[in-house]
Amino acid sequence: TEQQEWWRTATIYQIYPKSFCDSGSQGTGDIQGIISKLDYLKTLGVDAIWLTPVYCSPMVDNGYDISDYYNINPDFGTMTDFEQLLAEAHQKGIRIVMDIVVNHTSTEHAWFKSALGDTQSPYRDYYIWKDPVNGQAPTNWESKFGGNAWALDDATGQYYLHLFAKEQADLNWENPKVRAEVKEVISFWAEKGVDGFRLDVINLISKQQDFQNDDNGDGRRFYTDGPRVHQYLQEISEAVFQQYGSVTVGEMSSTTLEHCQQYSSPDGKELSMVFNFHHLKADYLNGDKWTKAPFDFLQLKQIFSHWQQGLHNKGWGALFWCNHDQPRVVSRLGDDQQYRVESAKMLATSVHMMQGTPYVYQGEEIGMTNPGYTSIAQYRDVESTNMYDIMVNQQGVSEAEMLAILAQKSRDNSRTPMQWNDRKHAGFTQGQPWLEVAVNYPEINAEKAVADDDSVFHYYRKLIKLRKELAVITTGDYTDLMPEHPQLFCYRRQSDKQTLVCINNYYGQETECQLPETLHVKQGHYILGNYSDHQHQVPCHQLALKPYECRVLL
Ligand code: TEU
Repeated sequence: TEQQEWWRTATIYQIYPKSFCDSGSQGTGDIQGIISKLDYLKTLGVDAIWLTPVYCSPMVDNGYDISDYYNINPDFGTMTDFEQLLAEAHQKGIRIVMDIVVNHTSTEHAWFKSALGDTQSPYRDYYIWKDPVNGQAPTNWESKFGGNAWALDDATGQYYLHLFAKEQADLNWENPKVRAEVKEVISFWAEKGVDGFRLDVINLISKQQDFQNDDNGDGRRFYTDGPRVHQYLQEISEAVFQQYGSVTVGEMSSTTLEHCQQYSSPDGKELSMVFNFHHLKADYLNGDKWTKAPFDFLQLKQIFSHWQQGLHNKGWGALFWCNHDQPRVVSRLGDDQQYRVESAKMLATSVHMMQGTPYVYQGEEIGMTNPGYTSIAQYRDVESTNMYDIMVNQQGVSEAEMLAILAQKSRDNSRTPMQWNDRKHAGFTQGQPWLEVAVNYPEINAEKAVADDDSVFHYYRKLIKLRKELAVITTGDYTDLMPEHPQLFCYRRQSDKQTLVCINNYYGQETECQLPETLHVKQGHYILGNYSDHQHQVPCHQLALKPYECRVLL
């Protein structure tokens, strides 16, 4: 029903609690800090918060290594704090979406501690164990964080699978007990009143059971969108999501459109919507993240068309540039110096006018940038430090080269503390921040942005509001009007009643936009843009676009 589908016109705000707001002097953010900022989020106008993991965790991967699914990490607060957050958010009309990480658990989880070193443990079969092959790891699969994906259990001589860090052991979903535990965990939070779930790397849960070597790859084809993944999702959906009316977003690693049509089908049998990352690989050289490469603009547009058209009436996608795993988009695709404000607004416009549900990652709404770290000592992320070790110490990449790559690609680029004001540590903490604040905080901060009507913040407010006012944004189809244009991203959204045209100049040079003859641009058609002096007095087809200019015409 419509009631359950509030998320089709919603915008969701992502909070990375460790870096959001510290209510005290610990140097890491906490739940009380989040509560203190709910009014700020209300002003922004978002409908829901996606909270990245706050469960008990040794924090090897900042909470994506869960050691207890039923309790809150004391670094973030208590269950009472969490319940207060839920109640106060609901009072303000903001829903809460929790992150659920069930592809793997921390090796500090009680299940794994029992399983390790004991083939007779009732929990042994909760994980994936294999005998060595020729005295080596069972397969050549690679961990997403570098190195082989298997770690040895000395006491039993068997290996366990870890697609991520060795402290994140993959659960064995073939075991029905594991699936029952997962349902129980999710029901526990749904029962508390949580409105939905973001499911971490959920398309990796079903592994092909013959565990073969991958002679031309890293193993991902044996577990990505695996043989029983749809069955598993349907089971949980029926048992939990459909019972509680939860909104669900699956994080899909290296997935395909065909699978995503099924995951997010309007029949509601699996998930509400999906994240895919193909558009964020347009600056990977030959698919390799650990390179320094400019983005391929034509490819970026092709990817958007493929997904916008492919999901229309067949599924539902999340719209986003930023999250806690991606560098800041204004540094990545925009200009984080001279045209920071213009390019941040343009980039936001170009995804917010598409079909789907937009996600705004903390700090994106004020145009936060990459911090420009220059030393490996400044980084904390397990993936970044692993890759530094592998590439510099084992592969001989120069330190300078690796630091340049990290400055462009590291996940820590988006994890720097939220910049609240121009006071000490950007107002993030009274103590010493766990990760260095970007030095531009006196200029770029929330207090300043809220006080300035022309800021990126107020522009996001307009985008969020527009989505609720113009049905065509939610329902219209999508056509790229200039797929070959080297500088402009110009697409049309069309419904029975409305035509919307979104024009975006992705570069710092002016350019002409020649619209199709059928589109007469007149005064009154202009509804939003990032420059104030727009002139559409005379009906025309040709527009002059300024650096990073965007315009939305209706
Ligand atoms: O990320 C899954 C994932 O595959 C990534 O986006 C990953 O960070 C990237 O491949 C690294 O190059 C999710 C979480 O969002 C991430 O923070 C976790 O580290 C990961 O799962 C493991 O739980």
